[in-house]
Amino acid sequence: MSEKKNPVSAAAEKIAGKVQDAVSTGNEIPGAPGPEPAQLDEPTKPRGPLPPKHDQRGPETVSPTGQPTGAGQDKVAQGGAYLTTAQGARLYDTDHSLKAGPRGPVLLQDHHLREKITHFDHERIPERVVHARGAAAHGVFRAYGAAAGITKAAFLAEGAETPVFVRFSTVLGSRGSADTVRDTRGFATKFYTDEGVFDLVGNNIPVFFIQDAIKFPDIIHAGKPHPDREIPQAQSAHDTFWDFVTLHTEATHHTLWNMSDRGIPRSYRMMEGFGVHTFRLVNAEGATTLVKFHWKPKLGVHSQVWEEAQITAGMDPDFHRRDLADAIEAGAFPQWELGVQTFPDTEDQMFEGIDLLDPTKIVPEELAPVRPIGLMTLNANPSNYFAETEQVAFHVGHLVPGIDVTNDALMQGRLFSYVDTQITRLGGPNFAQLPINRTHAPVNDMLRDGMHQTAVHRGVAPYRPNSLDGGCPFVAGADTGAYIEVPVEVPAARKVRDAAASFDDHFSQARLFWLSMTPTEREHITAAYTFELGKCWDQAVKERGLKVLANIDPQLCAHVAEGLGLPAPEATVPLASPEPSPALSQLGHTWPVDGRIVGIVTDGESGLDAVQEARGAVLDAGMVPLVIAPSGGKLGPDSDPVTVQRTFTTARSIEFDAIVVACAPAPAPDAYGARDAKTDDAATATGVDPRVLLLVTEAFRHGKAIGACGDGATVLEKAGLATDAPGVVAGGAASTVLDGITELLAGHRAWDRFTPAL
Ligand code: HDE
Repeated sequence: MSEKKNPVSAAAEKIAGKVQDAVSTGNEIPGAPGPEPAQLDEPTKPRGPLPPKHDQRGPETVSPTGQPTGAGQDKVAQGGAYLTTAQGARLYDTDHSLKAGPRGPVLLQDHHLREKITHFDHERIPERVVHARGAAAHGVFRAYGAAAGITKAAFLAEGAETPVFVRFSTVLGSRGSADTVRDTRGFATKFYTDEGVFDLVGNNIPVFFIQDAIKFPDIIHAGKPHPDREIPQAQSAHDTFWDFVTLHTEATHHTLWNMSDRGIPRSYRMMEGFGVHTFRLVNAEGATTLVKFHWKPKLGVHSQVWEEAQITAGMDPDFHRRDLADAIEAGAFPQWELGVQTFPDTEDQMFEGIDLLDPTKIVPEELAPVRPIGLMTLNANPSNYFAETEQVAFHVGHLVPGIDVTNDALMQGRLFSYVDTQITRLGGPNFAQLPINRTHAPVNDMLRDGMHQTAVHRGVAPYRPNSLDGGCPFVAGADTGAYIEVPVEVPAARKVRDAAASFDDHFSQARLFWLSMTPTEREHITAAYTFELGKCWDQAVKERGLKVLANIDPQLCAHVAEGLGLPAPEATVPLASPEPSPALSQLGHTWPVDGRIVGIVTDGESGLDAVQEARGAVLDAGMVPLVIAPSGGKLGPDSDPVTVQRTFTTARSIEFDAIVVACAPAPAPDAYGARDAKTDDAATATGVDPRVLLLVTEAFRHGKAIGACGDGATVLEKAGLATDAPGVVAGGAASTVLDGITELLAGHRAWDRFTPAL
């Protein structure tokens, strides 16, 4: 339809097409539970399992030893039209136990009852000790070839396409915790390369709390709920976390990132990813380069605001999981560019005075630019959460020729931890044979037996040397694709429990991060520290927190101290004067708006033309329109109906990136306190439904774009919002309003609505 003023990516048209398709097939609300609409009465005619939903895919069907089976994905799913036992015997009843008469005791011989209940009793496995809460997707990685000169890894050669599976996660919470808590996010990618699996197990924050793996249990025990009451869940705002990070000051830099907007992402699709450690790449000639890996999201890096994140945790604890799945379902495939910062592999492993083996340090992009080396597109949702997202097992030691590790003591400990943890979590040493973990490269190992062995190995000599199996398997050499560790020199040294002196600087890069933030971002950081330390019970912990802040920045310290009602201490170290790194700020650019959610408010009667027009404009921009009305159903004429996707009762502002009010809805019949506590008498007296007023005031507080057409401006007026406030587009035709909204969404939020004091 109309010309776009903002940059909408080329993908948007494709997405718009897919969303339009969904709309025309009646699938207008994202998140359809089944591949086809259910019928009202219980079906009675036997038929085979339904096909998978269009957006879903399972792991590729390779054998436990990495060989293509040629079997379609349906061949590893349920088959046949009739219910069977696990052995395939058909059943005639699964609703009643076998009893001695209809009122008699249950018989021990009921094998179906016992199989069903026993299996159910064992359905759960231990959740991950960290990163328990996650969501994942399948995709493809296409290499640009830009890294071909520095690594021989075949999947990084120009044009190589590699299937991937990516799992995003929070760190601290249990498997059922909320998505939008303040935390670091995991960003783990499994590349199924022809040379074996490569796992890049990273985070959305480029530094870590600790410099040595031996401290990992300490930081995690401190961050997890208190061991006596097991509260709080998935939070860092509590005494043990702050007790530890204020005593163990090497955590200062990472903690500051957590307190920044990076700790509360808007979407997994809008996060950067970082390998954190320095890796060593080696090319075909044996030359080495040190690198840091970065994932750059095409949609930019965006966050919620804290109040929004908290409301979301209650209204939709699955917010990030749903967002990822809905976007992929709608065809808004998220994309990231993989990039590397490269450094000469010098003996001291330093770059511009920064210790490359210290994972609490970054190298600013202004000093070492990120060179893009490939593009990842996530294009399918998993077809079974447990089989794929829960059972996927990442490991920092899953490496391919051309990529090697460094002496980073944090990385070294991880090389031990990841296999070890899977043995408990996945019940034995054969977790690599689970379908999602199977490599796509042929496996010829000498590992045998163990719990849940699913390969059927042949031969009699799983040992070397042997002659009985003809000497097989043979070892490879560099020319036949062997993974050969780079023979780096290990300098003669004494055995010590110690770290390099350069690891003692805990504050200069935290200060670098603070100085690189815009005033708006600094306000958010200040509020986060004030909230988190304010939730601590122990006075000493709060005071110690302020001492740490004084070593980052006096202004930050003073504002947090004011909020806590405590005096601001002086710095105990000289404050560094680093050059700010603008690349660290999230704000100030424009990005594609693919898959953004726009809520369109109507009273269900007036302004339906505007609703239709607004919907069309949202779809044209590659975004998702959700119509919000007093009650569910269809609006308008039968020939061209509008489906209501949210009602005043079910809608809450956190779900929408922007809201367009197409008219001024009068209080609906259910707008009274006894029915819906979101209503109140004073708001009802304005003549506008109180839920709509709440919707726009919350959206306003959270910096969201708000549009009004027709008499929608009345809603803003009754809500006490200025129609000329930044980020508000009031008046004009719906399509014009939507042009304004789309432009605003390209910048994510109307931050200029609020004046920062910092
Ligand atoms: Fe992990 N980490 N980690 N970690 N980590 C695990 O492995 C560990 C660290 C990260 O979606 C565990 O399979 C140690 C840094 C992600 O399945 C466990 C240390 C970074 C995930 C483990 C670290 C990460 C994990 C738990 C200190 C960013 C989720 C379950 C040396 C670069 C992967 C599992 C998924 C998971 C150990 C530090 C990222 C226990 C000992 C630094 C994204 O093995």
